This record gives sequence, structure tokens and C-alpha cells, in this order.
Amino acid sequence: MIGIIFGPPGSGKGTQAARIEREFGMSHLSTGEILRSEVAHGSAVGKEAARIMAAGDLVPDDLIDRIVESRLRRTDPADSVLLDGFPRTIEQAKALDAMLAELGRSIDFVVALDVPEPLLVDRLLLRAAVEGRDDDTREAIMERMHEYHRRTAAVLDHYRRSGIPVAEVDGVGDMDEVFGRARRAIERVTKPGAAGI
Ligand code: B4P
Repeated sequence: MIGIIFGPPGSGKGTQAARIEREFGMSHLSTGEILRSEVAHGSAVGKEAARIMAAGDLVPDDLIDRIVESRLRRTDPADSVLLDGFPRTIEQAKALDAMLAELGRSIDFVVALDVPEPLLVDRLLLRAAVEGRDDDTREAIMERMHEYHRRTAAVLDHYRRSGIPVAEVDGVGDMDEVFGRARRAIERVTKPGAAGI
């Protein structure tokens, strides 16, 4: 099974992905986490990505596509994978379609978290105060929101047009409440005889 957790910055993708991973026995592949680890290790990829991420911009598609492709190729075909933070552009979505076609796999569901923008900004500013992430400054947050509307939001339509089940889940409420909604949406697809989400 291949799933995608989708949503704007601060919508709870990483938070919900950890819970979905445990509940459904999926491996979690977060491009944001991979990039932050490359930055922390000072690798060539990390050096290229650090400045872009701190400004709230998207790192180049070809770099991200290579990272995801190499991880997917190392995954056992029988393993379920949850993609978090990827794809973030139509180009990445098309690259993913090609990678999965080559591996004989396909996307089973997309869970899209819906949270109003003022709440997203509050959550990220709160995280800035706790964790001090380089891209959680007010300026970078506003740029991430802008990039989301400009380049990422259209990815959902790509999947709707492809006939892949897309579940829009209300991401407002406590983390367990949001997880309950996401879990029910995924179960509708993964349980035999389900009508889809
Ligand atoms: P990500 O790591 O994906 O960062 P994000 O969009 O902010 O999501 P994140 O998972 O961190 O936030 P979450 O909603 O879980 O990407 C970081 C950067 O990497 C990008 O800006 C970009 O530069 C680069 N990048 C990554 N993937 C890329 C790609 N494919 N292409 C190009 N560039 C890419 O949580 C946010 C906060 O809200 C947390 O503090 C959490 O505790 C809190 N929260 C979660 N759920 C909550 C709830 N229900 N109630 C209250 N608070 C909640």
C-alpha cells in the first residue's frame, strides 16, 4: 500500500504520519525529515537545501525526486509506505507516478489535512518558540504559505483527476481527534468491500 499525507505547512502531517505509521504498519518517508537530517550532517545535499529551506522556499524538484526514488527502490515491494511532504509540486507528482509505474506500484489513498491559515501560522510560531527550527520564522512561514498556494495545492487536483481516493480531513482539534478522522478515512479504502473515501 502507498499513501500520501498532504496539507499546508503546520497542518499536522508529521504528527499524524507518526500515528498512521504505527496503526497501519507503514514506513514513513518524510522529505522534510530527510532534508533536515542532510542539513544536520552537512552533506552536499544538505548544504544545497539549508539556505532554501530557511527562506521557506521549495528545494529543486530534481533533488527531491532523486532522494525519493532511491528510498522507494530500497523498499521491499511488500512494504506499505506513507509519503509525507512529497509530492509538493505537479512536477514531483508526475515524477512519482513514473517511479511507481516502473516499480509496478500505485497510490492507494491521499489524506489531505484542512486547517485555516491563521491557525497554521499560530502553530508554527508556537513550534518556533519550542524547537527553534530555521524555517519557523514569521517571514519564512509566510513564504511557505505562499509557495503552498502557488505550487502545492494543485497537486490534490492531479490526484482527483487520476481517480485516486482523496480524503479531505478536518485538521482542527486535538491530535487524537484528528487521527480518529484520518484513521476512519484510510480504513474506508483499505478494508475489503469499502466504497472508497
Ligand atoms: P516539512 O518537514 O514537510 O514541514 P511542514 O510542511 O512545516 O510540515 P511539518 O510536518 O513539519 O508540520 P506539522 O504539520 O506536522 O518541510 C519543511 C521544508 O522542507 C519545506 O518548507 C521545504 O523547504 C522542504 N521540503 C520538504 N519536502 C519538500 C518537497 N517535496 N519539495 C520541495 N521542498 C521540500 O506540525 C506543525 C506543528 O503543529 C507542530 O509543532 C505540531 O506539534 C503542531 N500540531 C500538529 N497537529 C496539531 C493539532 N491537531 N493541534 C495543535 N497543534 C498541532
